[in-house]
Amino acid sequence: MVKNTATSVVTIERYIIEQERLYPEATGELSGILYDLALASKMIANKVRLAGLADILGAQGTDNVQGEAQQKLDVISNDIIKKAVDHGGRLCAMASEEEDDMILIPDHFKRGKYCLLFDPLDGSSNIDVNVPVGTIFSVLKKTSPGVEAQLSDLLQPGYKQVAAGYVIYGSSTMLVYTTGQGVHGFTLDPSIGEFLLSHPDMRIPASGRYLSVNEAYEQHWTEPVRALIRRYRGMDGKRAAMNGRYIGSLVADFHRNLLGGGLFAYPANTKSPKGKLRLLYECNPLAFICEQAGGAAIDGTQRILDIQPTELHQRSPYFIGSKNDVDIAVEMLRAP
Ligand code: P6P
Repeated sequence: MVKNTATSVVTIERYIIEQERLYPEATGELSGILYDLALASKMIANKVRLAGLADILGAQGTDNVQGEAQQKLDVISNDIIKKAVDHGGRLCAMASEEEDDMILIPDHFKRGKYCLLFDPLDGSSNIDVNVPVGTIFSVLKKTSPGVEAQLSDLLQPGYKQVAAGYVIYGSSTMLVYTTGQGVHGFTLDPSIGEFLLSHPDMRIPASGRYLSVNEAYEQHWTEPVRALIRRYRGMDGKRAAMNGRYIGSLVADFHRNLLGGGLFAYPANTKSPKGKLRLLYECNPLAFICEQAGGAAIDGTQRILDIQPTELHQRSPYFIGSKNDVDIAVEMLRAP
């Protein structure tokens, strides 16, 4: 008998379509958005991999060796994502960390029923020193009447998300996403240019190994936050000490904690009284993923996904990761 030598590789395209088939009412629009984002991720990965050679490192406003106006990689990534998704007829609006206002779909393209919010290249300052960076995205369904999108379509609480994901451009390029049916990770095989299913049904351990926080801000935290971080460090004897791991790149810190268990914290501080991270396209998508993997995410007083946004680029304090460790934060940060 001839042995079947074909590998049972599952590409992201195959996985998305198989997931879609579980829902007879699905129109395929959301699948299309995910395909387009997977394509954009491959294009960004190429740019990130060659940034040092292509002389597109550094800050905007300087000229490269050819004397051309240099663009920051995150601006380039922003354009790649917009061009990958704006013509598919699935979106009615977008929002990007790189652009102040809501981004409407060009008039000559058909509009759809979804909104896409994204940080095209989070942590891009790390690129110059070869530290992993990431793309983060969130998908909402339009709620306002009529074809034209309204700002209210973007300012929805995180529990309304229909999909969320991130791409980490690290030692390998991985795309991790959820549509509310668990969390699934795909690793890019550059030899064939395909994202292959490598981490089906990802689950975050209930208690974490890693504590990810920038301790340089300790003097700027409130006393309850300082006590909480001491608890995670094992200093009050009520919890075993966690290992400190802080890369300073949100997607990389989150991804490691998702796999190994951990707690990432970016508390409010006197320098950033609302916290640093953006609610709509950083905190919400990772919180959706984390909850789908069995974890949790709060702002210190409430569930991240319950926050009603009021501004496109609003920031939030952030505590996200293993459920038991977020529960400690809930207990210790609860108003007296
Ligand atoms: P800090 C990167 O600039 C970023 O937005 C996130 O990726 C990261 O988690 C955070 O800022 C790091 O901030 O203040 O610790 O350097």
